[in-house]
Amino acid sequence: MQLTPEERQNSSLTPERLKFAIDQVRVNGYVILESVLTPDFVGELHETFMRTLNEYIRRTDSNRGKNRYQMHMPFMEPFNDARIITNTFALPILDALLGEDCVCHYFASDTPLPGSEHQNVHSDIHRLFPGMPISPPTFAAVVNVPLVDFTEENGPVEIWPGGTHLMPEDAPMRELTDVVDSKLCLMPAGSILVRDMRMWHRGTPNRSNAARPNMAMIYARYWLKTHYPKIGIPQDTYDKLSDRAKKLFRFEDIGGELVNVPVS
Ligand SMILES: O=C(O)CCC(=O)C(=O)O
Repeated sequence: MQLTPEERQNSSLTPERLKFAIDQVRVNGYVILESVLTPDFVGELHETFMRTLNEYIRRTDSNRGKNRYQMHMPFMEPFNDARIITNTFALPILDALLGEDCVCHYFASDTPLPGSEHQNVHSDIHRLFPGMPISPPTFAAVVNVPLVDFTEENGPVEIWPGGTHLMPEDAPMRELTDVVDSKLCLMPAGSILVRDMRMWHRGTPNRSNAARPNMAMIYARYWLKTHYPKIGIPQDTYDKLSDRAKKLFRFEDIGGELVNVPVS
């Protein structure tokens, strides 16, 4: 969805368009809000991110396939800016899907470097009711923020919308994804992709000559338990958050250490 000038002015979607965005996630598994963040802010995020990632790469092997890095982000500026963690366009969508008592329990990133390859198609979460033919409504959503334009060349995320988030029982992912239509998430830097965490997807090869960083956060029903390490949030950082952000991060490691702090 492209934001209208009025929506940019008000920093929010109109009620009808908010419902339309929510319905897209419910029915199609995802929605893209294009160019939400300003180029200045994206530039600041990108610069700090690349310093953080380059330092990380020096001490870590590829951990998501060849030339591809998952990296937890330090819970600090500019990454934890209100425009990211309590974004006024995305948060009402998440509230409607996950409840206003939802949490954010994953604060990380995915970056294919030049020379990366196709990942296996996967879902980011197990079924809630294994062995039972039940598709509950959305209980967790990944929020991606591309820090560069995603193009056909630089390894955009590929998704299988329209039903895979409903995780049909025993559906053969490998065979189905050969014949079911997929979509490359081509979007400008600073867009926001909200996708049901169950939706089938994969990283694709980066054939450009630059890294393709993608911030990745997970928002969920407050009761969801996952294996991710808690987000380290220093006490003074937590104390300065808005009430809403405090609520989102209330189950994380408050008083804990930052990870992957960039060197200046
Ligand atoms: O390329 C991306 O940003 C997504 C990668 C991904 O899905 C993963 O590493 O699990």
